Amino acid sequence: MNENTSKRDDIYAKIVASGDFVFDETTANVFEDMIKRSVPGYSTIISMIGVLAKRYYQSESNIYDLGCSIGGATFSICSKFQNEEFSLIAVDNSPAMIKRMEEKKNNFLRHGGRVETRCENIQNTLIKNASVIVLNFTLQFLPMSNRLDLINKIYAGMRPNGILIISEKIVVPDSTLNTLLINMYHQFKQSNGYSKLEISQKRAALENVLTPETIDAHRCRLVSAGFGSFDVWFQCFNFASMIAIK
Ligand code: GEK
Repeated sequence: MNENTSKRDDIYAKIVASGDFVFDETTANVFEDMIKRSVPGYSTIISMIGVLAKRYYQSESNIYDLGCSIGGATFSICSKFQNEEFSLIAVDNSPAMIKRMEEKKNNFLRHGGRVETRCENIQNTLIKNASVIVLNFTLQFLPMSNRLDLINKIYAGMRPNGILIISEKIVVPDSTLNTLLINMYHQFKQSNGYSKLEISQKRAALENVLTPETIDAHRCRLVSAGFGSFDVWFQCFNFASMIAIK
């Protein structure tokens, strides 16, 4: 991604009135800086999404990036295809995110690639003929009761041998270890320049918006949808990236 277009994330640097975190213009403007300083391993995950997409893409199929934000995963995928043909549908329901993605799109697209951006709720997205589907830190924002429906829809719209890459903030069942992982994560944020005030205000703002689950809950849901293979390929503290193959 272009390093110069994202401003520094200082949304929670001063005491703010309580309110839930939203993906608005203010967030979109600092998103690149925010996600890199807030998600351990983000750059590694983004880079490997490109590698996995290239490996699992089946000719004349579709790639979906669901909850694409400003296009981190999409543009990583684009960079792996060079001038080869591929078709990618990137979806986010935040107009501010999609606007920023549109502004960047032409810097990444080469001859052969087709990237369609859609501003819509991924729960309404028609999924068809997919060989690669990316849910990179998106499922965690859906109401719990809607998650299985989305995974079932993804499975149904996928070709055999297609891959789903799903990254999430997680909880671990042992409460002592869960607290330890959260503490380690907060130290990681402090080492990336976030103050204690910023960390605690952001945590409060995400409380009603982001619901993490255990790896086992993800495994059960994916297996019940029909996925044959599942495992975690990356974990750092309470953040994990998983793969499931149809
Ligand atoms: C990346 N994948 O950089 N429909 C569509 N979009 C949604 C929905 C929904 N129901 N709910 C949330 N979003 C990206 C990072 S960010 C993760 C993903 C984070 C969108 C929301 O607007 C936001 O852009 C994105 O999901 C989550 O690889 O901020 O922690």
